[in-house]
Amino acid sequence: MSKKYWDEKFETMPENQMKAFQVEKLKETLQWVYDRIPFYKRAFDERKLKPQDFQKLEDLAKFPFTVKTDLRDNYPFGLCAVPISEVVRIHASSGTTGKPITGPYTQDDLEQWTECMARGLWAQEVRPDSILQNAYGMGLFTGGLGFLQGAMRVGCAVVPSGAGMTERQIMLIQDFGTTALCCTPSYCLTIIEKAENMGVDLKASSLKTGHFGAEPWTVEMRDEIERRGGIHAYEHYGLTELMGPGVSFTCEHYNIHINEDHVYPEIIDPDTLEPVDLGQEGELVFTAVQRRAMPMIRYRTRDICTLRREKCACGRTLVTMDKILGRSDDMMIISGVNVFPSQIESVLMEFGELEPIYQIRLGKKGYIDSITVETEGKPALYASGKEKIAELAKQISAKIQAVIGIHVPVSILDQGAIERSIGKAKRVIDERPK
Ligand code: DLL
Repeated sequence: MSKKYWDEKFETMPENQMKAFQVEKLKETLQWVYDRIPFYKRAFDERKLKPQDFQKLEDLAKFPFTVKTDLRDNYPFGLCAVPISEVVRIHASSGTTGKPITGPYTQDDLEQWTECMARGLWAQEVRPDSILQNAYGMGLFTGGLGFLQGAMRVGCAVVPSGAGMTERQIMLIQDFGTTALCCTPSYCLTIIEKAENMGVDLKASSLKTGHFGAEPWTVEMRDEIERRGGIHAYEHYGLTELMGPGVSFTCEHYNIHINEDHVYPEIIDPDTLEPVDLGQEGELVFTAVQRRAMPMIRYRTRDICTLRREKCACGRTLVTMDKILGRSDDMMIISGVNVFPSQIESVLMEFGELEPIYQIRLGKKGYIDSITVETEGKPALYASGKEKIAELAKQISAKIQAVIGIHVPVSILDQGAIERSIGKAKRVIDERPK
């Protein structure tokens, strides 16, 4: 019988032991960054803090945050604690504006990352006899190589198909007998839609599991992928600054467990910057527990989330996080109401006539911000005539108003009008003059 956990010791460690482990490792990490990274020495000194002021987990709240601009200001290696001779890999985030965020790894960092990925994939039914098609972007993006390493550690057959060339992805699934598909959820939907158009029924294929992440997606979107793809849709979460994917993963009960022996999570109120309790929503902050090349201290992710410590039926004791509601950068303020794209996505997904594809267009009419939601229908909708389409658009708009409290016009565009995603879907198009 195959083992239940990849790393039983850490995955099922009692909370008090895990806390003791984190304290010991974090003491070392705080000393490590203080001694080796001038940015952290300065930041600690300014607050009259020494690494020794950290003796218990609550003490971490005294230490300063690290934010994205700190990484930009110290680009490319200003926050690196080791000489380049000890760095064996450098990843970078895509970064839509300006310079990217760098993610250097020592050999040991790479090893830790690989183990975190193997843990997640193992929890998600990947086994040595699996055939895993890795359709995350291969390259600077941490998705492709992160999944490759974890899957190789598990010992399954990896097909590094990379992102894009969707017809070929479908051919590989069919010809190779792929059992596990790794990509962004939006790209999975692109693959599903293309397969349907090609007359290929993925539900009848060898595909059993999906390992999705790198972008926010709602439970409703997950249900749609499971239904149309005939797979169990698992999730991974992570960011370049902390290691890439591998920060957390879902178990069979859809709970997202954080690898807290590697990343110590906190939730803060983004306005007061004070820590908030378990079960309360706020901004996710992570501290690297044992990385060595570029350990982040209290890194503000901008991801809005809730942490929970509830008994999970899978037996893992690792703390769980809710699905990410969205990035605070993506939060829109419309007529004074805070709205995340995921809230609009949840409403759209209730309408079976629609393809799970949408974008939110922000503009300005005079001094007033305007917003439109654009989506597409399934083929049957277009056959039902223009009036039906217009009627449906009104219904959706009314439902959005009922849920988020503001009027948002909805346009159902022609089939194929919205660009299909092969990586992270762009949900918000901001056309407001800067
Ligand atoms: O997206 C790492 C990754 C690759 C995660 C593959 C999972 C799978 P970055 O490009 O640095 O790294 O982007 C990190 O993506 O702060 C979140 O805003 C978002 N994100 C990542 N995973 C999820 C997820 C990778 N499961 C940023 N749900 C993060 C929601 C996610 N958002």
